[in-house]
Amino acid sequence: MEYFVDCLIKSAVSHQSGPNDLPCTKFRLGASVDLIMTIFRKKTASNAETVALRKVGEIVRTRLSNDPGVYKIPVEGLEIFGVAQFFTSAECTRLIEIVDAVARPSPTYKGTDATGRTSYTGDVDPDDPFVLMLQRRIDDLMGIDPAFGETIQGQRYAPGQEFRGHYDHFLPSQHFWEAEQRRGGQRSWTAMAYLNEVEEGGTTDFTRVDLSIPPQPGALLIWNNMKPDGTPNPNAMHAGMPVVRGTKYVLTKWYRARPWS
Ligand SMILES: O=C(O)CCC(=O)C(=O)O
Repeated sequence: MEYFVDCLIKSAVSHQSGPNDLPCTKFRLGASVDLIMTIFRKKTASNAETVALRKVGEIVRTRLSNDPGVYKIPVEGLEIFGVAQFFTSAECTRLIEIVDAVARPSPTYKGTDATGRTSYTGDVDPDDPFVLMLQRRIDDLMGIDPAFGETIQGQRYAPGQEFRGHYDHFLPSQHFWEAEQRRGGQRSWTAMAYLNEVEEGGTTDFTRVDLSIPPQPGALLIWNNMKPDGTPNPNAMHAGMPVVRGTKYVLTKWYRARPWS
């Protein structure tokens, strides 16, 4: 299913690649049951975190569902919304300039196991008043306390560049799980905006729910990485498909279960 947030045209597309699951932690046989339980306890979301994720899920779902400017994309098994022209073309142009000024090859670990991330990343200045204004607009739309949001991050993709299937949320098996627990914990919602038109390719594909979103300048996509019960949603797997012609720019903002630091 292909979705245009602007004009809400949908058509069938086929997905060539399957989901790209991340490896699980392997426990050494022979370790005592106590030790295994200790490791397991440490590496599982706490009940308080799950409750917080459930709550922020409800708050944002209710707010977006009652906003006439927000469109709920009708897919089973994933909460995902779109807002057409959330950013003006002047704002997109300025953001592209900001991203170009700071772009560097994307790190392989930026809160995800992004082994197939060949784009360029632009870590924007978190104190830039223009950036702060845009962030406030996203926070207001979502109804989330700004303290829970990471600073927005820009991405630039040249032809052939992509961000292979991944989750934005963290998995207990990942080596950075505990470090991220100390920096605000699990990611809840993602907000991602397309900043320009791409000649060919560069769709955002949610491979498990057969949803493909083509870049649409200024449009904002918002999805919940958790299920309504506050646990990770495997259907939130997504990929930035390779750009075929043109350059693609997006900005991404992630929210946490607790204030981010
Ligand atoms: O570029 C895209 O379409 C997806 C970007 C993405 O998945 C991310 O920044 O987490």
